[in-house]
Amino acid sequence: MKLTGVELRRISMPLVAPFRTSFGVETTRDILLLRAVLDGSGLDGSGLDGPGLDGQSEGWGECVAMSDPLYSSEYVDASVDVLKRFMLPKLFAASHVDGAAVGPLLEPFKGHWMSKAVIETAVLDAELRATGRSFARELGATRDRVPCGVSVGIHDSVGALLESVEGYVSAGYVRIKLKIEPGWDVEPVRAVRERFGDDLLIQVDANTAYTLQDAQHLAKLDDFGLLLIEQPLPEEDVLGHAQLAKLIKTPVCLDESITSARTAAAAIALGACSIINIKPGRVGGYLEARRIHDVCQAHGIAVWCGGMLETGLGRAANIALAALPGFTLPGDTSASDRYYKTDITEPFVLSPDGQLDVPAGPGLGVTPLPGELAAVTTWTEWVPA
Ligand code: NPQ
Ligand code: MG
Repeated sequence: MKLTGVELRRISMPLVAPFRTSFGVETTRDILLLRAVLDGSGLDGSGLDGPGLDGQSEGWGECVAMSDPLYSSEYVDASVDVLKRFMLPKLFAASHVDGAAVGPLLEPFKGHWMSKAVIETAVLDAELRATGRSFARELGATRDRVPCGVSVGIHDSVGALLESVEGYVSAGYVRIKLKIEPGWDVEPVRAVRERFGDDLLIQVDANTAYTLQDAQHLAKLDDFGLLLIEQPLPEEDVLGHAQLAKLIKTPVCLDESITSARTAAAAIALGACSIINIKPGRVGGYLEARRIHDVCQAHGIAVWCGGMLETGLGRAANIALAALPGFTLPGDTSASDRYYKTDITEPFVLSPDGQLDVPAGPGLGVTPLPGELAAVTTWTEWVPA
């Protein structure tokens, strides 16, 4: 099986409301999609053609990079460049490419996890579609629906925040994540806890906005029975998280700091986190995401699936991952309408009890709707082998 060409496509998706975090405000999501075309002879890798394994197969991936390098060092223009200049030529030159081969082939290139993830996902989707297997089955999912949480941005006032949270709780979300930053932390958390009571699952995410000097301040969150505090300190400050974990009662969860199963194992050994947010894009793809799940399970570390404001394409794969047995906390795997009025796939709709169905069809189980896709496309380029 060979990679015979790739379509790169940029889309512009307006958000239903501005989403503010400690690193900035987003009103429109600028997203890179990738469609991989494979020559399907011998798609099972055995060299023997089986039924339905001939001909071309295509698969989709969604890159989670933002336009600007504010969440991590990655950004969309860099992803287009590294894919075209280095990654795609390497894969085009390989005599055999399938989902499992992409990671090892791209291993010489440092970093660029989001770019590695998008091409691996598209190749895996093509392979699984051709052989009738779903992402959920391939990854080892053990559930057919998953409970969902929602990430709530920084608001202009506590009143406006309470109104937003009320809407999400009524929609059925089983867990609320509040984005925090210095000046927007203890008071909004107190207000949400007081208004919705002790039974609501609440966690917070700082996206690296604090330093270890803020430990005594962050300890004020101890009173509110939070599930966790996510990435309070800079990406590189794993040791700082280990020190902070000793100074506060709220469990520390890492997001930005975890870029591989190896960094996850090191953070766990150091005592830097008792929970990990797994985002496939941040760690180079779904296969590495599963390895992190396995490392965490072996160490008794709870994991949950993060989100990067994905369209239905990325959302489908995230929901499949979130159905693995070690994902014991609700993820940021919200419904399509949390972010978008119109999705580019059939929308993911939350059940009244806050669950989403795990896609069961071949590959991702969803494909872009041609009309919706065309309506949001701002640029395309065909890259031939
Ligand atoms: C997080 N996501 O867990 C991220 C951060 C994040 C759902 O909170 C555009 C693209 C805007 C990606 C804002 C959630 C974003 C983004 C926040 C990712 O840290
Ligand atoms: Mg986060």
